[in-house]
Amino acid sequence: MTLSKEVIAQLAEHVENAELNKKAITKITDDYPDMDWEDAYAIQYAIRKRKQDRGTLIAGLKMGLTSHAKMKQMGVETPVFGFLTDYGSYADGAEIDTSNFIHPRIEGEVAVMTNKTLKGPGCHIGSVLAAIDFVMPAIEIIDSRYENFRFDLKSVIADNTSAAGYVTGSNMKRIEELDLPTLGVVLEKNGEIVELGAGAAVLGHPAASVAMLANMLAERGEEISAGTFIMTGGITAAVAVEKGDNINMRCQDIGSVSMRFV
Ligand code: 0L1
Ligand code: MG
Repeated sequence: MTLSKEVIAQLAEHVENAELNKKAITKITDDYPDMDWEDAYAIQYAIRKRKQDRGTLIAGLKMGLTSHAKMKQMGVETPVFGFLTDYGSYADGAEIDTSNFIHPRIEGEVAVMTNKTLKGPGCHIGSVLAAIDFVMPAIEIIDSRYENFRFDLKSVIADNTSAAGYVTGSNMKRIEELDLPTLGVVLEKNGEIVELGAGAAVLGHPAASVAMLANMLAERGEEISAGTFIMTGGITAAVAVEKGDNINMRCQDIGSVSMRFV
């Protein structure tokens, strides 16, 4: 850790204010080039605490930067994790107020709900498959608080991995009914196909992403409790959206999820 408690608190306030005021900031490593991974997650956790202290509920966890395409798109090399808030949750078919965001993008994903505790180190895909209660199609809304989505890995971790919202489909399937790596996803914007993908884009298997999450949390002495909702990571690249856009994602075997930005 290179930053003092005071600086962590100041940076948490600074980054969270960018979210709350919908005003982009420059990446924080410009001013703190020596900050390390621990500092970055400490800022993210301080933001999480600020929200919880104001009554926000943590609705789940997310993995980000889980595909090689996405890592290349963003010029970074490692997956990251963040948290999901109660106020970021939207139902299938929701009308979403675009003014809630700075420059939103969407990513096609699958989400899972666990029914057993997952604990690393050494958490593997087998433990995860045995702990997934059900799978749902979901779209993540990301909205980097940094100008033009220009950041490095430490800045984006501090910014809760750009998490801004998530829309869950109305269908769920048991894990044993699905083959997640070959599960196909078609993402449409205003009736046109803009992205295609398969579950294998997420670290080879979305369950591998959950195992990685358990192992990353273990480094902090944490675990994934039973009953945790997890966005496993982008199957598609991120697509920019604006007011007036209609989005629909068709997900093989688990139905669709849609939303309209108003
Ligand atoms: O969920 C994601 O993969 C996004 C991680 C953060 C990077 C970005 O803002 O695109
Ligand atoms: Mg995502």
